[in-house]
Amino acid sequence: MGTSVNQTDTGRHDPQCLFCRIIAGEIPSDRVHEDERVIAFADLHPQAPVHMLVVPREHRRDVAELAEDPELLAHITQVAGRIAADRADGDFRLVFNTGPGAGQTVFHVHAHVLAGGKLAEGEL
Ligand code: DGP
Repeated sequence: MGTSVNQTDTGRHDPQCLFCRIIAGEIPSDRVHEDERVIAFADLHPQAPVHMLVVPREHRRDVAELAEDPELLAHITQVAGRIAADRADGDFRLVFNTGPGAGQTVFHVHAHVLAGGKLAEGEL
């Protein structure tokens, strides 16, 4: 038996995952916040004047998995609020696309923080 660990199975880090690679610094991003549990960076395709992604460092697939850690989920909402207060007027929309049918394309959970002006209702 080898000693290697399949990190995907631990649910903490997936070397194939785009956001794990951004967190590891292998892919550049425009970071606006980082702490022990999450990082936040600008979305590549902004859909509002302020459009940031708040991403837990641990690899979790979606918000349903994230709900197993309510403190982390609460922390993400607090970071989102701080971003909206620092970079806009404090109002913001928080979106977790969950599953392909809902538009999730990166399967490392992330909160879209949209702020900075009157946001249109509708799809993200
Ligand atoms: P979703 O469709 O909800 O899974 O959102 C994924 C978001 O990730 C999408 O709005 C675009 C963004 N995105 C994809 N690739 C990159 C990247 O390499 N860098 C950054 N900063 N954002 C990315």
